[in-house]
Amino acid sequence: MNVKKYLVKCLHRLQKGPGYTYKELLVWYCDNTNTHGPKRIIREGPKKQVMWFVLTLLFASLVFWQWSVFIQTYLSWEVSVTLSIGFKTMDFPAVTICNASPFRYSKVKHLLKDLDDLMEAALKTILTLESGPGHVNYTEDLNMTIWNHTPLVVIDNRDPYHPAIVDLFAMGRNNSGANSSSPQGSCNAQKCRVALRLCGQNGTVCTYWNFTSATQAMKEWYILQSTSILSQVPLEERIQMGYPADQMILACLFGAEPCNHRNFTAVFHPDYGNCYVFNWGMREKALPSSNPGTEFGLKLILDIDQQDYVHYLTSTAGVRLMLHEQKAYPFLKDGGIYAMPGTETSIGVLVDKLERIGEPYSHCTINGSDVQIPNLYSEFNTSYSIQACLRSCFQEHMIENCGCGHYLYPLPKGEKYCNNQDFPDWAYCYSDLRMSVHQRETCISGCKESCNDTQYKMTISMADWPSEASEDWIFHVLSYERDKTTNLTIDRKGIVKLNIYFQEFNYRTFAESATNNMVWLLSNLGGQFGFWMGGSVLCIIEFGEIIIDCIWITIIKLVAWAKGLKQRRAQARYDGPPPTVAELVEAHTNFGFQSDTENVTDPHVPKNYPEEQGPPIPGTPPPNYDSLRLQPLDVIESDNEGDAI
Ligand SMILES: *[C@@H]1O[C@H](CO)[C@@H](O)[C@H](O)[C@H]1NC(C)=O
Ligand SMILES: *[C@@H]1O[C@H](CO)[C@@H](O)[C@H](O)[C@H]1NC(C)=O
Ligand SMILES: *[C@@H]1O[C@H](CO)[C@@H](O)[C@H](O)[C@H]1NC(C)=O
Ligand SMILES: *[C@@H]1O[C@H](CO)[C@@H](O)[C@H](O)[C@H]1NC(C)=O
Ligand SMILES: *[C@@H]1O[C@H](CO)[C@@H](O)[C@H](O)[C@H]1NC(C)=O
Ligand SMILES: *[C@@H]1O[C@H](CO)[C@@H](O)[C@H](O)[C@H]1NC(C)=O
Ligand SMILES: *[C@@H]1O[C@H](CO)[C@@H](O)[C@H](O)[C@H]1NC(C)=O
Ligand SMILES: *[C@@H]1O[C@H](CO)[C@@H](O)[C@H](O)[C@H]1NC(C)=O
Ligand SMILES: *[C@@H]1O[C@H](CO)[C@@H](O)[C@H](O)[C@H]1NC(C)=O
Ligand SMILES: *[C@@H]1O[C@H](CO)[C@@H](O)[C@H](O)[C@H]1NC(C)=O
Ligand SMILES: *[C@@H]1O[C@H](CO)[C@@H](O)[C@H](O)[C@H]1NC(C)=O
Ligand SMILES: CC(=O)N[C@H]1CO[C@H](CO)[C@@H](O)[C@@H]1O
Repeated sequence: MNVKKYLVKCLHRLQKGPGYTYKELLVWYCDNTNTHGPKRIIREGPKKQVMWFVLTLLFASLVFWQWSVFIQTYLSWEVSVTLSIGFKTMDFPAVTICNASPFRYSKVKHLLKDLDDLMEAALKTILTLESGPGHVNYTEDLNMTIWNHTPLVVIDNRDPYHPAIVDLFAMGRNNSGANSSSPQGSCNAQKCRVALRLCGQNGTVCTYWNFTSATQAMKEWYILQSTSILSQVPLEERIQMGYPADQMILACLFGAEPCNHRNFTAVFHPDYGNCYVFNWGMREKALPSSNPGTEFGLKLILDIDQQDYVHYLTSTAGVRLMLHEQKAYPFLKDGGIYAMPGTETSIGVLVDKLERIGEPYSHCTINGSDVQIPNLYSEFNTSYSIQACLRSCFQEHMIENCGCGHYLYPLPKGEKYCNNQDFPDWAYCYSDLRMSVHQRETCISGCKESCNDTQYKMTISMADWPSEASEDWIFHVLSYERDKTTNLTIDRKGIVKLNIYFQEFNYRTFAESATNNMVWLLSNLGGQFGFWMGGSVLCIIEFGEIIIDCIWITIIKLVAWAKGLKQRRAQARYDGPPPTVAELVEAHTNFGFQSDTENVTDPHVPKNYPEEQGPPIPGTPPPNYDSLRLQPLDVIESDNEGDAI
C-alpha cells in the first residue's frame, strides 16, 4: 500500500515538472557542502572565483590520484613476514630410512638377467669404440626383444652436417663390411656420443635422448628397462625382494628407551624399495623429545649389505634418510640426504615453521581439499603436500597421454603400470612428457602449497665409525648378534651409524601477515581527502545525494518534455492563432495540475486525492531563473521525505 502511495506521488511529481534547475541545485550544493572550496567559488568575486575553482579542481584530482594509488597498493595483497622465536617441548620428527639400493640382487637376479647380459655386452662395445671395432665377442644368447624396444645408438658427429646414427650392436658387428653408412675405424669419445633411441607410433616417429657421457646413457637406459620389468611384479613380491627391517636395523635407541624394527612403519618407496619410518604418528601418538641434546635423540645402527646391491641400478652406497612431519609422505628424492657407510652421521635438528595466511594473499591450501588434482598419495593416509600434488598431476598426465601409469608414482584405481609389452610407446611418450614445459606449467599452476609447513634444518657432521681401535669388538658383537657366529660377518662397507637429535628447543616461526589491511586503506583514503579538501565520508554521501537529485531532475524534465511534445502535436491540429506567450507560460506552470489528475486513467488513483492533499504544492511561479529560490526547494525536500514515510 505504501509503495503504491509512493508511486502515485512520484507520478504527480513527474507531472508537476521540475521544481528547480541544475544550476540552482549546483549552487545550493556549493553553498551547503562541508567540503572546503566550493563555497568560495560561489561567494567570491570573479577573479577569486576562478582561483578557487582551479584550486578545488586541482586538489580534487590530486585526491583521486592518491586514492587510486592506495587502492592499487591494497589490492596487490602484499604480505610481510614476521619471524618469531618460541621455546617448547617439541614432537620428535618422523624419521624415514631407506637403503640406497631398492632391491637385494640375490632376489631380483632372475628378473634382470636378460637386461644385465645386454648391459654387459653394450658396455664391452662402448669400451671398444675408441680402440677400433672387431674385438668384441658376444655371448650369442642375448634377448634382443628388450634391446630392440629402446636401443642405445651411437651418434657419429665426425661429419657435423650428416651425423650417422648407428645401433650400438650393429656397430660392433658389421664393422668389417666397409660401408660408408657405418662408422669405420676408431671413433673417439669427443666425436661419438651414445644416445637413447625412443620411438613411438609403431616405430614411425623417433627421438634421440642425447648424453655427454656413456655412464649416464647406460644408467638411464637400464632404469627405463628395469622399470618396465619391475612394474609387472606385484607389490608383495617387490616388498619381499627389498631389504627386510630386521636385517637392516641392527640397533635402535630413543633417548634412554630401547626400540627395535617393530617400532618402524614400513612403506614401499619406488625409488628406494623398503623404507622404514620411525615415529610416523599414524597409529600411535607422536613421541615428544624430553630434552635437546645428543643423549635424548634417536640412535641407530644400520646394515646396508652393500654386497647385495643391484649392479647397474644403484651406483651410490649408503642410507637415504629424511626428517619430516608426522603423517607426511617422505619424498626422499627431494628432501632426503645420504649417510655414508663406515661413518657415524650426527644430525642436529632445528625446527622452522612456515605459516601462510592464504587467499587472497598467497595461494595455499589447508588440507588440499580445494585443489582440483586428486591426491594419489592419499592411499597412504598422509597429509597434503605440494610434492604429492605435483606427482599426482604428472601421473594424471601420463595416464591421459600414454594410457599407463609410471612406475615411480602411485596408480589410480583401474589403471596399469607401463611396460614394454602392453604399451610399446610408453618410453617415447614419457620422455616427451618429461620435457614438456606445458605439462610442468599446468601442474605448477594447478597445485598449491600447504599453508602450514614445518621444515627441519639439519646440521650434519660425520666421523669414521667404528674407529680402528674399537672396530674389532664392535664388529664381533654385531656379527654375533645378527648371525650368531663368532666369525666377522659385518664390515666397514656395510654399516652406518646415525644420531639424530634436537640441537635446542627453540623453534622459529615465519608467519605471513597482511602488509596493508582495511584500516590502513581507510585511514589513508580519509587522510588524503581531509588533508587536501577537508572532507569526510559524509561529504561523499552529500555528493551522492546531489547526483541522485540530478538524475531525478533529468527524469522529470524528460517526462515534461515528452508531454509538451504531445500537447504541441495536439494543438497543431487546431486552426487557431499561435498561442501567446502568456498562454505558454500558463501551460508550463503547475496550475494545470488539478485538472490533470482527473484525467489519470489509472483506476487505483483514489478519487478524493485532491481534497485530501489540498493544493499539494505551492504553485511554482513562472520561472524566474536568476533567483536562487532556495525556499521552494526545501519545501519539495520535506514533501519528499513525507512521501517516503
Ligand atoms: C670369442 O669367443 C670364442 C669362444 O667363446 C673364442 O673361441 C674366440 O676366440 C673369441 N673371439 C675373440 C675375438 O675374442
Ligand atoms: C626376451 O624378453 C622378453 C621380454 O622380457 C620375453 O618375453 C622373452 O621370452 C625373452 N626371450 C628369451 C629368449 O628369453
Ligand atoms: C651384418 O653383416 C652381415 C654380413 O657380414 C649381414 O648378413 C648382416 O645383415 C649385417 N647386419 C646389419 C645389421 O647390417
Ligand atoms: C653401404 O650401404 C648402402 C645402404 O646403406 C648401400 O647402398 C651400399 O651399397 C653399401 N656399400 C657397400 C660398400 O657395402
Ligand atoms: C601400430 O600397429 C598396430 C598393428 O601392428 C596397429 O593396430 C596400430 O593402429 C598401429 N598404431 C599406430 C599409431 O600406427
Ligand atoms: C640428439 O642428437 C641428434 C644428432 O646430433 C639430433 O638430431 C637430436 O635432435 C638430438 N636430440 C636432442 C633431444 O637434442
Ligand atoms: C617400541 O614399541 C614397543 C611396543 O611394541 C613400545 O613398548 C616402545 O615404547 C616403543 N618404543 C619407542 C621408542 O617408541
Ligand atoms: C579440509 O578443510 C576444509 C575447511 O578448510 C574442511 O571443510 C574439510 O572437511 C577438510 N577436509 C578434510 C579431509 O579434512
Ligand atoms: C588408511 O586409513 C584407512 C581407514 O582409517 C585404513 O583402512 C587403511 O588401512 C589406511 N591405509 C594405510 C596405508 O595405512
Ligand atoms: C597452522 O598453524 C596455525 C598456527 O600455528 C594453527 O593455528 C593452525 O591450526 C594450523 N593449521 C593446520 C591446518 O595445521
Ligand atoms: C667361521 O669361520 C671358520 C673359518 O674361518 C669357518 O670354518 C666357519 O664355518 C665359519 N662359521 C660360520 C658360521 O660361517
Ligand atoms: C487536458 C485534458 O486532456 N483534459 C481532459 C480531461 O478529461 C475531461 C473529461 O473527463 C476532458 O474534457 C478534458 O479535455
